[in-house]
Amino acid sequence: MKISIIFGAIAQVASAHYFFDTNIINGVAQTPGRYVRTSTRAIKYNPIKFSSNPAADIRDNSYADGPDIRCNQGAFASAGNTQVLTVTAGSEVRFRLGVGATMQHPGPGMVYMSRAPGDNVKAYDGSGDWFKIFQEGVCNSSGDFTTNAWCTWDRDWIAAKIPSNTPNGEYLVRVEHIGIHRSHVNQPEHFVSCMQVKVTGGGNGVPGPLVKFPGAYKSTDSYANFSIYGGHKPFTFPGPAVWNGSGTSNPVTTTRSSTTTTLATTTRPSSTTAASTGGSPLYGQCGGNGWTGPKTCARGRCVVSNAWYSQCIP
Ligand SMILES: *[C@@H]1O[C@H](CO)[C@@H](O)[C@H](O)[C@H]1NC(C)=O
Ligand SMILES: *[C@@H]1O[C@H](CO)[C@@H](O)[C@H](O)[C@H]1NC(C)=O
Ligand SMILES: *[C@@H]1O[C@H](CO)[C@@H](O)[C@H](O)[C@H]1NC(C)=O
Ligand SMILES: [Cu+2]
Repeated sequence: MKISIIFGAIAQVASAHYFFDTNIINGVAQTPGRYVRTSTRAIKYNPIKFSSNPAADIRDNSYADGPDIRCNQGAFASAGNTQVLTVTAGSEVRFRLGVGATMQHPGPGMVYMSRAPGDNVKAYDGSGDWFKIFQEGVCNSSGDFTTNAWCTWDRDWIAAKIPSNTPNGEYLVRVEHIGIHRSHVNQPEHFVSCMQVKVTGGGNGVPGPLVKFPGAYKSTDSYANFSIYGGHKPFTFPGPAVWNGSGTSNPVTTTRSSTTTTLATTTRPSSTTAASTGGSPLYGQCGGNGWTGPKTCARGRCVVSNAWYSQCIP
């Protein structure tokens, strides 16, 4: 779908940037850097952008198509001094932003995991295989698509449950928020950090689809060429599908395919009416572990995508 843009109407969405430097355990924010690796960026809150972006827009020489997209610039240097958080499979990990910032950029939140070779996460640089355990896009179909329609808008945390079938071992858990307010000029902004965890009480699942960082994202992906202006429209998450927790993984050949989940639909009068009758709108979420919203669909039927996500499909 071709979206025409009235350039005069475009304003840079809130300029405040942010970085995840800690996590919350049972409601208590930990000391920054305790379980989350610390980056060595000159300016910690700077985003990571594609190397194809104009040089003046690249920050601290970090690239979304380079190794800094794993856990942020220089983060591996702090691995040995970062503690390993023991997490029971099925329970939550919750990242938090530093210095009181909130995510005032529109865009998706995602969480990935990668098992450390030899289950020694303090020695792992994140160059292995990653799988996605969580993603969230639009939560409020009547919200402003340039701001508060997005689940993460103005929040200071992103949380995900470690799938209960995750094999025991040591992992990097990677949080990511992507600001897509400049994706219409091919300049998405990536904010990433990694936590070091040891999973216990897990299962014998085979996580997948698997991807590498760099490699999982390309500047030609649709999320990087997307306009938040002109109202609600479907958004395709970058990276692989969320692991469904099962014992079978997708063949390697499918790992590049994007999740085509669409969380937002065009605003129209009927969706307002539909929302007031209770169910989720077309393409809205209607179930999944941890979901506290509507369990029915105002339009379409509720189809299970995975343990964490069900969606209203026509
Ligand atoms: C959704 O967005 C509308 C419009 O901005 C707002 O009035 C409403 O409070 C929002 N709902 C939630 C649950 O945030
Ligand atoms: C963005 O998408 C349009 C088509 O919608 C295409 O013509 C253009 O080449 C794309 N730009 C990039 C950088 O991929
Ligand atoms: C989980 O994903 C695998 C691989 O895509 C698929 O074969 C399996 O049927 C899925 N299981 C469930 C419960 O959805
Ligand atoms: Cu920005």
